[in-house]
Amino acid sequence: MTGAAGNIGSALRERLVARHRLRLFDQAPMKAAEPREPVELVQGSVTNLDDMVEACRGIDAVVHLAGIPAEAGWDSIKQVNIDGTRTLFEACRQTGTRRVVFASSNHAVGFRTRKESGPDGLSDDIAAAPDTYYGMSKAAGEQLGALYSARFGMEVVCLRIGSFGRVPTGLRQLATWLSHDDTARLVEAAISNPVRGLVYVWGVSANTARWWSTSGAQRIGYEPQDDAQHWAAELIAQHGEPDVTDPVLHYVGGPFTQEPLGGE
Ligand code: 15L
Repeated sequence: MTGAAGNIGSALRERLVARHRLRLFDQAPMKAAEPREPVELVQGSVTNLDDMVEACRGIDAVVHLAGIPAEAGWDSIKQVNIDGTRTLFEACRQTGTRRVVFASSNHAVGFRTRKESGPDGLSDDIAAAPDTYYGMSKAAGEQLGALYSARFGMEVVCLRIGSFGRVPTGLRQLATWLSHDDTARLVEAAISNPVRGLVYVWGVSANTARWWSTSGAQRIGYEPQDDAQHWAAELIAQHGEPDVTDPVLHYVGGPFTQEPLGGE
């Protein structure tokens, strides 16, 4: 797991460690949670191919979380998110690692709208429409997955993650929230169940207000159990009734579609 010391990495580590032997990779130093925690800790950079090749040797699957998680300047996005993801796929090719679970984001398709939804909601594999350099880097990562899958037969699961968090915050997250436990269910399905080629899956909980399809989830056997609706009354009392013509609720990418490009 790359980016293992981050927020998603930490939530996954706690939940997956009982069922898997984890190799945790991050640029930041990490410690074992307790002396007998069955994890291997590796410090390195995702942009260094030698580090990545060493980190990938002998593993069954990579969960690639490392990256800048929000809008930033082009040079850093390009280096960490795009070059880092290319390096990861190349290390997997060199080491024969078959499965890559790529933490993509809803922002790869942030300018898609509610109007584009079909009867099952907005398609998991709808074509890229990034809302930021960050979203563009996630779309680029997905396309690197497509390239390595087509050329080398890798199994690639692109998770278009909504809003990862302990509880939903704000009206948008009534639809886009992904709970910590559902994140573990999602990644467990993505690493363990049969997959052919490249698959896109929305990373969201079983939210009543969800408008993104469940087809990708069904395809990989991901069964979310949490629902942001539980917090609806509280959030509506704080923010008022949702108005779906508001760009923050109309576009997949919500507030990112309204922020300055490059985060300036
Ligand atoms: C993301 O991809 C970001 O990493 C996170 O900070 C949130 O903004 C999330 O998307 C979201 O759309 O809520």
